[in-house]
Amino acid sequence: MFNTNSGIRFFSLYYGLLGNYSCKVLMVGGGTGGCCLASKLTRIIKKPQLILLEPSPDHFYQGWFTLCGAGIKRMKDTSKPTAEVLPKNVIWIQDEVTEFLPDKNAVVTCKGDEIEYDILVIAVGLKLCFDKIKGLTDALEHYYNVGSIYSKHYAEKTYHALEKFRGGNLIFTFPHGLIKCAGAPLKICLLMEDILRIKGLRNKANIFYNTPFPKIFAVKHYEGTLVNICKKREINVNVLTKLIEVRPERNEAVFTHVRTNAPFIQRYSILHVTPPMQPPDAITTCKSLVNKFGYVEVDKYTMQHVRYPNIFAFGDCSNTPNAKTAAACAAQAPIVYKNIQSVLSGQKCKARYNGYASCPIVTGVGKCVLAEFDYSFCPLETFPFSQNCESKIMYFMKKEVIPFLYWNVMLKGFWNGPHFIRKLLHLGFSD
Ligand code: UQ1
Repeated sequence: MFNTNSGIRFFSLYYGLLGNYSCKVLMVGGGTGGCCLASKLTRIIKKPQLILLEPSPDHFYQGWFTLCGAGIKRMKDTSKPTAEVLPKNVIWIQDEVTEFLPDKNAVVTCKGDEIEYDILVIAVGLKLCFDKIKGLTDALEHYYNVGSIYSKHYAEKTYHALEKFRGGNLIFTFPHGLIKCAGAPLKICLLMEDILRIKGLRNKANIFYNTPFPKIFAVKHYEGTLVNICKKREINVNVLTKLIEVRPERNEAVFTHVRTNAPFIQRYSILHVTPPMQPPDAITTCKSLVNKFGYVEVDKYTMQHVRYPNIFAFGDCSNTPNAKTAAACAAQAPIVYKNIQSVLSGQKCKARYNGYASCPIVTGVGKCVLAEFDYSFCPLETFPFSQNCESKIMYFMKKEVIPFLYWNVMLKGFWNGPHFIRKLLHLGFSD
């Protein structure tokens, strides 16, 4: 099944101007997952057999976007050039896939190259679909008081709107469907509420958190804490409420009730929107790769494709039912790395991912609840005490320690999540 004609591969690679390449492992996506796995793969696969496709000249640490939305960090400090963060021993082609041809073991790129592979790894993340909500793109582009921490273009706008705030409604929305970092919409709400308190403007604001789901957090262990925080701080949580339209010229947001479909309008002084998300079009249009929602269909334990044993996917674009965070990527990357080695040596995939994800839920300036859980949404906590309380130390970790780990350890392929720290702190009594 695999193309093993490496003579031709070398030839075509070095004569790449012909538009055809071929390699042992092709990685599509150089974000968190792609970069971290590429660093690991360079230990066993040498140039030119490892190719990575990534169109973006810059790599962003999205974990800081929430803090940019609250004016605590600056967007310019969240990125580094892709060339600097990718390992030196990978061939980086600055291009993106327009068509996956899994039956031919090949992809076609935007610039028209065709690249053949023995093994393909897909880690392309999710695209932000602002255009799925009527009026939203116009509002984000042209009105100061509508922002979104999910986008590098609109995150800081959220804070600039807060600086101009003198009174009225602040509305925070959550979309229908799967999103990355599902804690972030609540984090920005709690941060902005706290900043208004610090500025002495809290009594001028009505704050609404509108979500289409019946709860504000899926993991019971943390949900109670978060519900109590919202109650104590007088944040109005409207469950089963879905944003369908923004009318920026009138400062109106139109919602529907998820069960009854009844529409209602709320006026806002500031609107923070979390857009719907989906994998990029090249993925969703390749029907043999995806499930019915457009996510790459892999085994949730091995991350191996359910129909193509030489394809793996991980990170936000896969259909695995974990919370989509960088911490999940960190835990998945070593699994994919080991299972690629098994496939290369003709063996079955043995390494299994347990669904670990973590989400540092910033609950205010200097406060954070570090949520960590697995596939069953049971807590899988690093520290030997219950983490469902607000903590200053966890805030410092979120703001400074984890970003340091991200750039200096994780992207270099040496951070597989806090599993070993957990084992150590639990004296070996934890999985
Ligand atoms: C983590 O491992 C990770 O990946 C680098 C994150 O993403 C940026 C996180 O936010 C968190 C919380 C972890 C878990 C790390 C520890 C030390 C508990």
